[in-house]
Amino acid sequence: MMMRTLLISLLALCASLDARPTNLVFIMIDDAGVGDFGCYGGEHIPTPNVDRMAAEGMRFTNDYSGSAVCAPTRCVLMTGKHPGHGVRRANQSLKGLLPLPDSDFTVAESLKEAGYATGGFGKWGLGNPGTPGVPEKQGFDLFYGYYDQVHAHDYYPDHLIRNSEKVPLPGNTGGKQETYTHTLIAEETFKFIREHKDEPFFVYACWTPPHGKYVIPDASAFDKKPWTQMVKNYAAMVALMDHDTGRLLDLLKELGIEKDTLVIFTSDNGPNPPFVKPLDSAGGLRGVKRDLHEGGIRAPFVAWWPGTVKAGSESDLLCGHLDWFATCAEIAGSKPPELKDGISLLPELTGKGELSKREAMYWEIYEGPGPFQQAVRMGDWKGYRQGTKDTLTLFDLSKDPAEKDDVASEHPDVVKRIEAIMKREHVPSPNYKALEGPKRRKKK
Ligand SMILES: [Ca+2]
Repeated sequence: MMMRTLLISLLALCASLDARPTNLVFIMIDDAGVGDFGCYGGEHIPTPNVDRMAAEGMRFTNDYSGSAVCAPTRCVLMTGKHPGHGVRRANQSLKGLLPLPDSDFTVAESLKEAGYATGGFGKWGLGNPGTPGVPEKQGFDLFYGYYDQVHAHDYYPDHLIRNSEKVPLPGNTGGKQETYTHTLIAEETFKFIREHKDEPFFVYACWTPPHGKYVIPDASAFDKKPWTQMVKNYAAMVALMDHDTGRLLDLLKELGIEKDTLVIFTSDNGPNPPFVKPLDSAGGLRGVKRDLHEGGIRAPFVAWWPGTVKAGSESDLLCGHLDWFATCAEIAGSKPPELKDGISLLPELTGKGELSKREAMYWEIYEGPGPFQQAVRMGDWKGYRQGTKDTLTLFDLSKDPAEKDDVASEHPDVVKRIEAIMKREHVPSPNYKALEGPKRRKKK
């Protein structure tokens, strides 16, 4: 009996020594709202693959985007710093497009140091060729797609970029529209996974639909819907992202590495206004892209890791894109982010170990409904203001998820705590002007 126990322990030890490091795949599509997905209550666009991913994995119901627009979200994701600490706090700045500086340590650099192959596919937005912010100087072995965020508006450009080099797309010259870029970007994503199946890899699938120009080769699945062509195209773009997410999961299974791979599916910020009414893309929440109300920053977030993340599970943990770096660092045993703004989600994903305590999450942004917005989520409370001296508005999301009823005057203690968090977390940046802002509202 003793021998048998010893043998089993030895086998378990060998298995754990044998276990390969977990691959990390982060699929982040662009400008899709939380209400676009069936598993989040969406009723207009079929998303069977993301829904399947949730059924086989964990669906997060309190997950937030890094920011309410593209570039600062990507900055949060890469650096693990919230927007009151990061370099990129809006798409533009007082100094134009800001690249990530050399001094910023990224999740890709951390994973590369730990021996991961690192590939990014889609839209970068944190540094154009010739700047220190280019992905291949920020930890990526390969980045294929768009470096410039405005370039990424075009699905039929005459070139894409691979490690700062132009890749011509002759099918799109002289007004031709033969090569839809996402098709190439998806193929490159899958090719990278195949090529690196035998070593640990980090794949950042920052796919561009349904953002930018609303164009897609085939939207016929939605022909009969009572929507404008633009809304039909948008729906088809979301459906394509769902389809390709399914292809990615199937590829991992085909390669037999699905149990060694954590896949996240999310979106970078809330939806654009034209899709709120016909598709309920904001899921009934207040605000859209660029707004720090819930509709601008609440994100779909589904984690899939067969055999490790419990199938069909749900988490209401307050978390976000901010936590990806710390999560990866714990999984890979690699160097963590410079600042402790994020927490590792690994204990939540596995049900083992202890989560770090989180008092609140903080956002700031220098565009949108006001020139400067700040928001804090603390427990069920959501504080929001425009300008550092603006009156704080306060919402109890447990009763009022759509932020309709400002209860600030009834909870002066909570208001004080949230104002203190806003003051503490906002570290002024020479690249942005934090306006004091108007006193917009009269107290009730
Ligand atoms: Ca976006």
